Amino acid sequence: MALELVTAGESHGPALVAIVTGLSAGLVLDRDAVNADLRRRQQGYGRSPRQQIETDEVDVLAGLRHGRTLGTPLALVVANKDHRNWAWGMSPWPPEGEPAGKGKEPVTLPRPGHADLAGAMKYGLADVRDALERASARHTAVVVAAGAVAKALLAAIEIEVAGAPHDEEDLQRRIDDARAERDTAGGFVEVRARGVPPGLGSYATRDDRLDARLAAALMGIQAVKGVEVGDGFALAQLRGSQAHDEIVEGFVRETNRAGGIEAGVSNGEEIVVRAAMKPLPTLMKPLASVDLQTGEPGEALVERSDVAAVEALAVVAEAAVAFELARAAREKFGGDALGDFVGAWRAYLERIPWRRTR
Ligand code: EPS
Repeated sequence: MALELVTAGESHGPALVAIVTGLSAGLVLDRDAVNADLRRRQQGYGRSPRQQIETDEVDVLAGLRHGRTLGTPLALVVANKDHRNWAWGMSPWPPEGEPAGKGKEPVTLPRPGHADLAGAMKYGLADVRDALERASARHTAVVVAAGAVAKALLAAIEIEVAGAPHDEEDLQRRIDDARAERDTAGGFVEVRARGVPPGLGSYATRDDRLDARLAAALMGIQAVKGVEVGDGFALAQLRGSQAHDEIVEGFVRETNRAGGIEAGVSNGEEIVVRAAMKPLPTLMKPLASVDLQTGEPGEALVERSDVAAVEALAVVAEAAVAFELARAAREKFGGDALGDFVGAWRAYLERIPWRRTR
């Protein structure tokens, strides 16, 4: 069975939910490790005061017994503590009593760059909140929880995945400047995966290609507008003799411009992918908008938001890449039971002339 992730949850609803299917049975999960990743995601420069309300922790409702996966769907939950302030406004059922707390008034001034306008038109919404709550990057908490599970599976076959902001020495200054001007900032993140053997993904069909899958996983994260694999865009301006990674004795490479993927297949070098994040669309000094109800010009919705979330994106991107690599590894090595998965990986390493170098 394929490793798959389905999520649900609104930013100020009761909770975020993830269901992971296709996990091998017998994988030991460490609650502290999952919670540590959730904490990492909440940190970082430029986050909103919302992070002082939330202290994200994972709960497991199904698929785990005494800390070991059962090979059945794993149900993960991260509660939204802030929901108590939105109990009327975000009540899943028709709310009882007088309107109280946050979210009482409909939002009708869509923010440029957010899901507001497209969502209102697509789904026929009178209150933009019905779109923005799901589109919110709050959702990424549960992606990180699922990613932590994927990292545990990858660790069994000695693959490590790590994300970090990229080329952002001036990130704090850019965030400070943006905040001072009641504006927002974006940036770049990079994810590296070590120990990935050759042969994950395939050139056989578009959907098999590991680079396409990683790009889709990264573009699936809120605010990501660009992705590159290895030297990516820079390769377009090089000659072939400068762009490719020569094969030397031992079937290894001395350079890694391809970012560990050739023809949609991992080649045994470190996998390197980068994502570009746009500045967040909720500005304290709002951009022009038009009221959906009246058609009159106005200013876009202003609500509590982050100034930047680049460091958080690094953690989320790490989780998304880990999940996709785990999916590709399960396809390659099978393994209803964890021992079968690891056994198939070992047998494969015996067959191929790859020796891990990076
Ligand atoms: C978000 C807006 C802010 C962020 C939120 C994403 O939420 P609020 O409006 O409640 O302050 O803090 O991110 C998180 C809560 C989180 O955990 O990452 C948005 O509009 O996308």
